[in-house]
Amino acid sequence: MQHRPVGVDRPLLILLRSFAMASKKTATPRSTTRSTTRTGGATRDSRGQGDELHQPAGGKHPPLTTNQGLPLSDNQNSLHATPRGPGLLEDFILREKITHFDHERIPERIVHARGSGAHGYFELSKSLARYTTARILTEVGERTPLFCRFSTVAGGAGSIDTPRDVRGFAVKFYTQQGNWDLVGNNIPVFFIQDAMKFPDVVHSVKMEPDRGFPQAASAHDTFWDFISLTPEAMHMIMWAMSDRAIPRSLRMIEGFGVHSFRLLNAKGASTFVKFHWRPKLGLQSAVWDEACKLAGADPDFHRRDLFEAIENGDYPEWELAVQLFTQEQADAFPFDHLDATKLIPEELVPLTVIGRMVLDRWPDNFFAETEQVAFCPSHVVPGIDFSNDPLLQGRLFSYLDTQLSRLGSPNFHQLPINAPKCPFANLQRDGHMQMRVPRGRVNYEPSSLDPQSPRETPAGFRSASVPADDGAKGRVRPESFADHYSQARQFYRSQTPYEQAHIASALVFELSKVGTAHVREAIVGHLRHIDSALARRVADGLGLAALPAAPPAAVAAKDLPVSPPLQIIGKMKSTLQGRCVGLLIDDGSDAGTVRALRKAVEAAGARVKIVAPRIGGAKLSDGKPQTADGQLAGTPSVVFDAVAVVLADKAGKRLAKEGAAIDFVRDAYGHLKAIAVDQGGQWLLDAGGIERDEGVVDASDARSFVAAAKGRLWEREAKVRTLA
Ligand code: HDD
Repeated sequence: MQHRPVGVDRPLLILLRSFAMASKKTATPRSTTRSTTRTGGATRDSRGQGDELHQPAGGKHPPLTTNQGLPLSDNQNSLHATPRGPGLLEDFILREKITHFDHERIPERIVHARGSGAHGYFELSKSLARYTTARILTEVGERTPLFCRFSTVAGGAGSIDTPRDVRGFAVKFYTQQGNWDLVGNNIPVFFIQDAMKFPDVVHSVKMEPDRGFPQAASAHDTFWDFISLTPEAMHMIMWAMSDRAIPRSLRMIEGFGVHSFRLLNAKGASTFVKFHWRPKLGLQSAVWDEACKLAGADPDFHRRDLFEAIENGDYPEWELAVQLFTQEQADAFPFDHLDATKLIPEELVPLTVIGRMVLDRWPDNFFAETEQVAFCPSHVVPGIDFSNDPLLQGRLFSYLDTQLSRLGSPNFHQLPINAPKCPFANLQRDGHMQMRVPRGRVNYEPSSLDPQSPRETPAGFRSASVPADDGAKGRVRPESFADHYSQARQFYRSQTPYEQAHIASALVFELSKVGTAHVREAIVGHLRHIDSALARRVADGLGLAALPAAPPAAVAAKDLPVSPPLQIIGKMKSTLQGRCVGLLIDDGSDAGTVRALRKAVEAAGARVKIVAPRIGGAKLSDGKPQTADGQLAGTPSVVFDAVAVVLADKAGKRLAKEGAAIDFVRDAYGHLKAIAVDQGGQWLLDAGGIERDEGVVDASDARSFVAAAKGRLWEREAKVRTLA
């Protein structure tokens, strides 16, 4: 927006005015026209010509008003004593606007600040009526509206989407019995066992307090120092160093409620439950180099991906599955299910799919919805209750407290995104930002004066009535929480060799950013308890002369059976559904090949985006123009799942001297993606030193390209990088 020039002199005003008139005739961009007209007017009554210019063709706009509803005649100029004189305190319109602007931000979340959300619904396919009275889990076919927010943990609200980090997976179900918040992560275990340690783990991973960096990264001294002194974190560390922490798309992550919860049936009998989200598109992760480059190419990669999928009607979907188990079963587990650093292998308690979540609507307003949504694990519905997991017990306090500070009022539940969609009523009153206007005299209970006042109901929430454990009060960690390494070993040993190499390499990468030698060594010491070969790989990668001593372990690691569902590769789907293929073209690209590739890719369920040296596109071999979706320099291959290069010979030769074009194929190759090239595209392969393999196919062979593009070419990896 242009401002009225200060001290503008008369000849210039005349010049600007005549420019405004001219630009009106020649349809100059609206903003220029508008402000020059106002400036040229240099009058306090700026209605008339300006208002016409404010109306886009065919628009009928409501009047612009203050927050009190006062219609405004001038939204361009503040009030001045004289045209060139001082501003006036009287200008309540300016003050209202600026004051509101000054208060536009609310405190960002301390963790999970960076997030993307969407509306959707949950549909139950299998009733759990035997176990629970929660209507959302008993009425097959019923759709419950919901809001889901994905997040990274460590970075601030404006940080990148693709750091190595845990992803938050929080769902607010607006059920007919009140809101149920399932506030989970994409990893089924957590770093710590007791909420007492949460501020410590978070402080350690956030940017270091003296220097203010690194942002959104765990690869620094304080995090690994804390971890090296917290052996209970080692299981979660295995997950965090796996490719689970660098998802390719939020549509392709799993979600976990982490803790054991309880389901309660009408008779009051309770069953333990763990909740799992499983993506319809299968799991898919980036490779580390790709995740790093994505951070530069598109810091909003995940948010944009989610937005575009929903805009295109390609609605992301997850299955909701449960693990149900009794107290007797839990007593027989070789671990304590109340310990959030442990998971229940699917082989021990299988998953039962009970419904699906579909995200089908992007929020209308990021702040009002994604930023103001307030999740609390304490938000449950009748028929769902908590377990004694000491991490969960701490969370039941923390989130309400955080919302009071972030949203500034005990009435945060009245914001549209947080308000239940079922009727709700109680005798709580007043407070900052009270939106409701309660009627009558009765704001207490019991009462006899108002037959309409809300009352307890037998269908209301009840806590499970279960006998307490024996034992004395105290600040203690149960003995049953003491085994820190067995499940870490089980996780590592359940991975494919590719995934094991990624875990080892991630550890080397992270620890190489740790300046303190004894911290690096201490971590390798812990790894010895998990897997001695892993410890050796990481020690070699760090260049340690000798293997550091392992710290004493409270409980020696046991060999648990491997569990393939813990893999990512095993859970990838061979599909192009929901993926995106980049097609690099330039003038003269063969129109038939472009058409055939597009057809084949779209038939396989993926989208095609055209990349060209100029955003205006290119003229294909048939003389027809083809517009581009991205300009080459700003649309590298990292943003695609596979790429095709269709170039006329001349264009191929020219682009073979262009860094962005060479990187386009070299990165796709390095990130283990399928590449299709024609003869012109071959110039880029040659310039990038790329040898053909089964993932590099002829552009004329669309079928082979689609087949190769359905997965990553793991066998190629040893050729392109040294892994630990
Ligand atoms: Fe937490 C946010 C998930 C442990 C305290 N947490 C937050 C969010 C997710 C999780 C997904 C973001 C919700 C959103 O999108 O707004 N947190 C977890 C999981 C945990 C966990 C899966 C362990 C199993 N958290 C945890 C503990 C505490 C907290 C132990 C404190 C005792 N978490 C918070 C918080 C946040 C939060 C500080 C920050 C913003 C917010 O709550 O609304 O209260």
